[in-house]
Amino acid sequence: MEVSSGLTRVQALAQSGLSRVPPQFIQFPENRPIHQDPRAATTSSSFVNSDADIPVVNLFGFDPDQTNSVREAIRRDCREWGAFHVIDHGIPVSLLDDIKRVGLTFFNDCPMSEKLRYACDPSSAASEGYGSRMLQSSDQQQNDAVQILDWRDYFDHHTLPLSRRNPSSWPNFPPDYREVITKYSDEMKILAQKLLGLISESLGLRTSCIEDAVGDFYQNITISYYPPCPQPELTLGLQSHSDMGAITLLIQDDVGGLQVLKDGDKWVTVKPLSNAILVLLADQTEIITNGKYRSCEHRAITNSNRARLSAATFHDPAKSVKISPASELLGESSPPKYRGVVYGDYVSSWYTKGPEGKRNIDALVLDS
Ligand SMILES: O=C(O)CCC(=O)C(=O)O
Repeated sequence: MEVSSGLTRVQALAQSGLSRVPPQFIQFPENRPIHQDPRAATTSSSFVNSDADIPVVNLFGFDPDQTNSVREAIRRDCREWGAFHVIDHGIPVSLLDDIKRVGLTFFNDCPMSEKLRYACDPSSAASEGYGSRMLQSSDQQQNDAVQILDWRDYFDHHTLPLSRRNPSSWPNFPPDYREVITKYSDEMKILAQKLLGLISESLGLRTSCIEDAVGDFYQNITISYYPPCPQPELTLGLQSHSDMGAITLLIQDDVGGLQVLKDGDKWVTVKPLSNAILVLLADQTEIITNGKYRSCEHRAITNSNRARLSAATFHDPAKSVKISPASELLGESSPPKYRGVVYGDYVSSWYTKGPEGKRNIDALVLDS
């Protein structure tokens, strides 16, 4: 197994029956998850766990009679959390079940030799396919000796615009895999458009304001698979980050492990809610709304008993689009808080420096 090259398939490592994780997976103490066990007392983390629950917004199937109260709930949850579950969202439950089923079948039932036929190019950021990514900080990149790996394998699909969508580069096992991803992509796009409309309106903006700023969606669907981990107290499934684009729609199975950072210092576990979809505001929405709504920092923790699966659908601008605070939100008493940025430059910097929480978006904040 190629642990040192960063190409380890975490699932294969977990199945090899090891009782301790290889050193490359051990997080610095301040980044380790806070487990309620005596060793936690020795961590230098300044974070705490919180029992709070992520809010739930009932979209009432987008019934126009409910729009005012839905907008109000969205406004509150965007301000307080940057994340919320939505229910009665109009996506068929069978489709939510299907995407989890096809993802799980690929990870659990495909032989490794078949999975590797879809291996993504590890030297190119965000390339499509089957991967086990390593997210590095710049200090770590300069020092190849220190590389911290995520306890996660994934499959990334490029789904929109249609010119990027090539189902023949996705698995065809189970046989409906490609059809399910295609349907899911189309449905998520519609939901993302409707949500960005409500989010714009919740700030008193035109319905299409955020969508117009983002332009045609570049959409990726990433199915993440987190195998059981023998030392969950030392590892992360996915290190803390906020998403780069505009809006992420995420579903997870019933295992649990996603955490969002509340008020900068409390990790809140997102309890799985059947048939709900989690909305995560991403960095470009923070810029467009001039910081009225902040992107949500999140991470995935691991556990020693059960593998966990999630499907995240990212909606991003094209790389050539310049993102700036919406002019409607600016005035003498509300100057721009962020420097405008060409999205492609933002992505390059994210991949060069690594996420480390929200440091990439924080670098665009203007002095007040
Ligand atoms: O697995 C999860 O719940 C989180 C996934 C995620 O944050 C990502 O893919 O960026």
